[in-house]
Amino acid sequence: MMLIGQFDSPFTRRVAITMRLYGMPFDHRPWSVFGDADRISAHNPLLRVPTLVLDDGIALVDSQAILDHLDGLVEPGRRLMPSEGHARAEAMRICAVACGIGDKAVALFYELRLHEAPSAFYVERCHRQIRDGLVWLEQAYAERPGPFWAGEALSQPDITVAVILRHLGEAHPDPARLDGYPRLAALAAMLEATEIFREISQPFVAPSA
Ligand SMILES: N[C@@H](CCC(=O)N[C@@H](CS)C(=O)NCC(=O)O)C(=O)O
Repeated sequence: MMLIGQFDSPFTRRVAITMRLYGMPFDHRPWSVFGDADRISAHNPLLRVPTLVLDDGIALVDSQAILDHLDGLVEPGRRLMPSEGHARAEAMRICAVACGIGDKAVALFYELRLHEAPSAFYVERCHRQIRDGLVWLEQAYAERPGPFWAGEALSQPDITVAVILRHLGEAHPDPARLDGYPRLAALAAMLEATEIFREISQPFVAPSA
């Protein structure tokens, strides 16, 4: 499989970390969404990463769809996302809120960087969505026991929250203010210290337009 995208993208990173945890080798193409747009468009009309090109040539887009496909390749007991029921619904909503924060962080970055005069209304709206999302996640995490979202074992919400926080802290130090979310920050720090997170890592650098 060929994974397109740089690891400064939290969405690409959650896929790569998951593949490494599943022991799935991949051919990494660290193409930039701006600098390598033509190469990416050959596989993804949206010019977005991550894009995962399967061995049969099908190119999957969107990290959640990619992870869903990868989960189907491992035995149920090894899946990082619960397969059904309440546990799946809970994990899906945590990942969706975390990824939503990531979406707003990316949108805010583009608003600030690509517009000569960013919309103050839109910028403030993004700040609010990011802040309220973090407050919500911090509270949801505080309400359940154990070091991980699912208790004692690592699962996809842990990975997703950690990569989103790292990206947010690097792309938007001000609106992120991660010291206001100590439990999430501690979870992220624990995971970022692990070998796989350190290996699949790239500091966020502003792309050139
Ligand atoms: N919902 C998507 C979001 C992916 C995304 O926003 N990727 C960014 C990089 S972090 C991107 O490709 N941006 C280029 C663009 O949208 O023009 C996912 O989960 O994969």
